[in-house]
Amino acid sequence: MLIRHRGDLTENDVTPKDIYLRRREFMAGALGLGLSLTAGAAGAVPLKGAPSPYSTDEKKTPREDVTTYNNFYEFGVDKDDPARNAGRLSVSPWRVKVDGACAKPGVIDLADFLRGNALQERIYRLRCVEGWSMVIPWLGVPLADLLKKYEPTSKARFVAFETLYRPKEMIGQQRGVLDWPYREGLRIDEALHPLTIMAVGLYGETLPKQNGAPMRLVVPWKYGFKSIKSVVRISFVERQPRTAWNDLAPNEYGFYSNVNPQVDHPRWSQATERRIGEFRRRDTLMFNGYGDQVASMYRGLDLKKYF
Ligand SMILES: Nc1nc2c(c(=O)[nH]1)N[C@H]1C(S)=C(S)[C@@H](COP(=O)(O)O)O[C@H]1N2
Ligand SMILES: [Mo]
Repeated sequence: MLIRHRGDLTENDVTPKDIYLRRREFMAGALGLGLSLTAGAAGAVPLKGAPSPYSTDEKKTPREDVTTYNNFYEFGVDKDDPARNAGRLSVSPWRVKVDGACAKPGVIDLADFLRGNALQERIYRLRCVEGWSMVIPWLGVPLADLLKKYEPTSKARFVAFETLYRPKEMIGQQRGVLDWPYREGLRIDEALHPLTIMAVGLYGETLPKQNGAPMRLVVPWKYGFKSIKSVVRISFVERQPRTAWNDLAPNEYGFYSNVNPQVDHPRWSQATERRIGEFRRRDTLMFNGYGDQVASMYRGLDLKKYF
């Protein structure tokens, strides 16, 4: 095994824990304790976001858990695989193609995007379809603000999203666990809903790679798999788009995937959940607790059929 000097460390060698510790060094340095921080050495850049009335005031899940207990199958199927394997992903430069039924198709350059948009901090619950949940302080912009610039036409009834396909860096893609690239989709009203955000950071910094750097969707009233990571393409489409999990097991994962304690997964109940860091299970709330804001979009829809 190769032993390297501290100075030889590359970005890929720096784990989320290092980032965390370096932030503490920085704070200690600011207090005059003489410790240093090489800004950006870990690839994390501080980001500020204005507080949002859409945030929950529940206790946040510790950063350590948010960044080490992940689902990101492009880097492996175990919860600790993404934090271990995502380091080799190169996220700069990063461009997102926006196409389909819109008057002004174009390309989002991430650096321009970060310069040109005021970020908000949104503290949201995230409920995974597997039965666990977290509370995460995201930094991002309403997806509606981003999409409107491309002037979707009346044919844009849905929005389709795609994750990067780069098997050399995303080693999980070397196996056919899913039909890569990972795909997701929303109805246009869901995409434009004020709760839906495109996130570029969490806990006051750019997104760790295991959380979907540099840009990922967050749709807090739906199961976590709708919140697609490392997005490279956004398409306005007329028909309901294919989605990765629905393709794989349509009887288990529907297109809507609204959090619903009354509609069980065929292999387990969805009535309760375990908040990461807690012992006792909690009752799962309809629409993950966001029903006041989103239920009206589904009036008249049979949620057992359109799960
Ligand atoms: N591209 C891609 N996006 C993805 C996934 C994935 O495997 N690949 N996993 C999903 C699932 S199942 C969940 S629960 C959330 C987890 O987000 P987090 O790791 O930031 O908490 O990401 C979602 N987005
Ligand atoms: Mo999930």
